[in-house]
Amino acid sequence: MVNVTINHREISVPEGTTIMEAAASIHIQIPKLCYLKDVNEISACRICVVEVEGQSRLVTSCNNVVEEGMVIYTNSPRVRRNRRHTIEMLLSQHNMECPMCVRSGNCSLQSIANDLNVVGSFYKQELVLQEWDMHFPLIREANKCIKCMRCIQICDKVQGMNVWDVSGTGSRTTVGVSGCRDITSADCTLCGQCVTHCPTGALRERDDTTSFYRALEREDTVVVAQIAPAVRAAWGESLGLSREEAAVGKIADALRRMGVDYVFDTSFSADLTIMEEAHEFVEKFTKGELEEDTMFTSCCPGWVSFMKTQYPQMTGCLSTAKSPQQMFGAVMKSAFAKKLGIEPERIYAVSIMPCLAKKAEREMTLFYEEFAGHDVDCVLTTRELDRMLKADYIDPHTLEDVEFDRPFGESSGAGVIFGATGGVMEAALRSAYFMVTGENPPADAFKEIRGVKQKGWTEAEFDIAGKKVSIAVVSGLKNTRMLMEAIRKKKVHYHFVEVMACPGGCSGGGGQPIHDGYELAGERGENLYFLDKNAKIRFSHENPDIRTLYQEYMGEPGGKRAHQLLHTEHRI
Ligand code: HC1
Ligand code: SF4
Repeated sequence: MVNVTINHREISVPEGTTIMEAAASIHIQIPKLCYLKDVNEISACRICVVEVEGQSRLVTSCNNVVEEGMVIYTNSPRVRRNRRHTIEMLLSQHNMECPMCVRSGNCSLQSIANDLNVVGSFYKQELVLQEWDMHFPLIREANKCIKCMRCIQICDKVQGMNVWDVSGTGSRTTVGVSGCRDITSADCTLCGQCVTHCPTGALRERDDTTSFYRALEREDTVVVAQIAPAVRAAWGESLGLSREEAAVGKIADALRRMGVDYVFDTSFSADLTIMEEAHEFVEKFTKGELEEDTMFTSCCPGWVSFMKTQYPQMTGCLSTAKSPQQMFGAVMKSAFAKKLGIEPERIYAVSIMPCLAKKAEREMTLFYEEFAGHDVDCVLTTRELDRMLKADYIDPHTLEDVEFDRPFGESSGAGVIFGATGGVMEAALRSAYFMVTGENPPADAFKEIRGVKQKGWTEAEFDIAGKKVSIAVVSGLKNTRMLMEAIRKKKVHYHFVEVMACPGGCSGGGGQPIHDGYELAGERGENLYFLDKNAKIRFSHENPDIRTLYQEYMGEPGGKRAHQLLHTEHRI
């Protein structure tokens, strides 16, 4: 143990503890902008400086460890002056259009400037300008960047994509796309992890709310909305609702109050995806096609994009099943349009997703009979949903937990756990087991594959009708690359692999509410497993609305119509 004094209080902490951690252990908070544990500990922002007796220079507390006998001050006059000076310097290069920024009220620069009582800057404004393609789903505004380097580190160390790098020199130093590339040719997967780890509004999603509002205005348009599994675990966080209060039915109520005609649950089409994907898996597995090869899940568009750019030769190993988002849109513009007796063109399908990559996935074309449009017309993130609620002055505490619309309103717990890492695999195995044996396994038979793993992947082997099925589950793209290399080099072999681009799966998606410095994917995922545990239906194949859809419209899983509407060759 090491004995130190912080702000006149003597404490003992384990060797190797940073000054910031030592202070936090006695509830002394030190402000920080760039620090992210294990990811960015480079003291770039210098907001976390403290004074150490006997040292002439202030030291950064995030990456300096305590030493025996250290006497530390976290709020001495020198520290105060220095921090204010640093903030004023940062503001001198910062676009100050705070009222028009998506991160206003959720920006670490704004809150620290406020905390430090910085009411004006004496430095001349000098803004960096950078061209950006505003049609791309990920937007970067250089003049809001504080050069904390978090985006560079997250994209490199956690996602292994190396999209960002430092660019420019001197006071014009900023962050840009590496290798002087354009963002559209940088292989960005749109996982959005750089966005959720940005402390300011320098990175954000493209705002698509205007398209949605316009659709609501058109009298001949029927607006149908779907809500993704992981949205229910996070949407209430920035609206002051507890996990228990933030029931998914309240989102349905909010969307109806905005003017949406029909509201459905993407978990319904997650059940539909399972019917198609599990059927595809069972067919390939029983024909012996997976003795050498592997089948990969295909519902995460960040992962599909990664596969296409990094391992194009393996794209054929992806399941051909469309994602639940796309399947839902396809059902809306076929079976539902028919039920309503209207042309598919009159339907405007909007999705509420925890994801930026879904904004790109929706560009997939639906070719069906005469109709050639899109399955989905607009994708809004959980954050955009929350902003729309605020814009309409809908008090979240007045929302009611209402039912989804019929006839596609029912979903199983298996469809809900899609939003957590391992959930798609678990749901698929529950139904694959039934398709092979004719009996349900215990609902929790495959639960050992649950949970967020920081490094590497999870593997397991299950017995289905006397045959061993080996599977792997991975989230985060750096982990994914390790797994893909092991598969490519034949060091491992799995019959079936689930991949989610974001650490923890969609629960930790790039479109979810941002809590600077906190990773909530695990907690949100547990919430989804809790909902599954308490669901009245736990198997996708037992969803009565799915059964009716097959009986009345879709035919058989893997059949002709299902293929035309619910599968893709992953061309775009
Ligand atoms: Fe996901 Fe999926 S689970 S990809 O993470 O397969 O975004 O939630 O909607 O489509 O269902 C996201 C979540 C989501 C799809 C489903
Ligand atoms: Fe990297 Fe993901 Fe950000 Fe793209 S969205 S730059 S892949 S972290």
